[in-house]
Amino acid sequence: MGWDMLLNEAMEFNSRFSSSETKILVAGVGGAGCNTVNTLSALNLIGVDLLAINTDRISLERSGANKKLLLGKRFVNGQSTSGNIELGELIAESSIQEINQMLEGYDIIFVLAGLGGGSGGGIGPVVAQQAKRNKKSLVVSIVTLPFKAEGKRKMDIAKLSLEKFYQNSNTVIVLENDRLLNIVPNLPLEKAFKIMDYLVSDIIHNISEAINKPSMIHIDFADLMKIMKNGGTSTVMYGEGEINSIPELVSDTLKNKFYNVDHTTAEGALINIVTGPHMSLSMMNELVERLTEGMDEDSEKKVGIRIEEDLSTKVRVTAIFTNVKYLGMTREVSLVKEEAFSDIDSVFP
Ligand SMILES: Nc1nc2c(ncn2[C@@H]2O[C@H](COP(=O)(O)OP(=O)(O)OP(=O)(O)O)[C@@H](O)[C@H]2O)c(=O)[nH]1
Ligand SMILES: [Mg+2]
Repeated sequence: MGWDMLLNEAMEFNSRFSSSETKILVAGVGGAGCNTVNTLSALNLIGVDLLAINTDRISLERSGANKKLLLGKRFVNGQSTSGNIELGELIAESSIQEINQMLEGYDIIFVLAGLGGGSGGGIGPVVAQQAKRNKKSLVVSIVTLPFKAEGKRKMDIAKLSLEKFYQNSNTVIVLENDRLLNIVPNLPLEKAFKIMDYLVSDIIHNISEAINKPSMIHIDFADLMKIMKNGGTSTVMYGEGEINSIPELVSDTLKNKFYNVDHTTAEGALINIVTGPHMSLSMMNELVERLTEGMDEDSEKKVGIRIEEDLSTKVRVTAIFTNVKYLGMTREVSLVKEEAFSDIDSVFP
């Protein structure tokens, strides 16, 4: 005999109290940011508005976002900035009012950009800055660093932009594209970008559902604020496995890091678990304990669980670690990059 009836009733009871929706805006800026927003648009997330911002008219026309903002018409006439972050910044500064109008009334604003370009890298930090003017909203920027194979210039531009994102966001989640070379080597570039788009979408999907959908373990806006208000340098790790093999799942997840950090130095961890209906509380406990082993006792830990019946005994975990110590750029992958991305010149001439 189980507790099915009691649990069902408890869930329904809970849902009556979680009706006050947290309003979330995802602002994708530049080509990469807008592509991630397109990926998100297919998920139809509750309480999430999607905004695409770009100087590139064609990219916006293709976008599935419900809000769009074309900037810099008189500077670049609907084209890209060709990697000019100063121009991106100038364009944003000259459109402050239009940007602000788009940002009104949200509790959480995610700013997404692929660093290395002039639109995402130049306009993105200004969007974050304007979003942060409203002290009540939480500004989480999620940015990718370019593949080293894209060239030193792009990486230099990316580092400048990253600094500006830090200055203007509560938390910056950094994902290094080169890390994909460890996890899925020899993948064509476009597919690699798609994986990054999905990973970023997954972070937002998990957070928005943990907040706005009644679920077994719920994260509220105050919890999120606590972890991310001063989240500094953060990153994410992703793993998948079986509920009966938690140790393997955890060791895989900790290997799949997207930024070279020591996660045990993190001051906060936001762990999102998506699984079928069979995971027990003790399994969940083991998963969280193992993932956060070595972290300070005083660190903040929050867990959200979403049940997807189809997953059965499979588990997917996305762990965001905040205020982590950065250990330096990835080195070990630079040796294989040339081979894996032999088609790179055709994409980045
Ligand atoms: N995740 C993801 N990253 C991408 C994609 N396209 C490009 N990137 C990465 O994002 C970086 C910036 O490229 P874009 O987003 O195209 O540049 P932009 O922000 O539009 O800036 P400009 O085109 O220079 O005005 C690149 O160096 C790539 O590393 C994509 O579709 N998805
Ligand atoms: Mg562009």
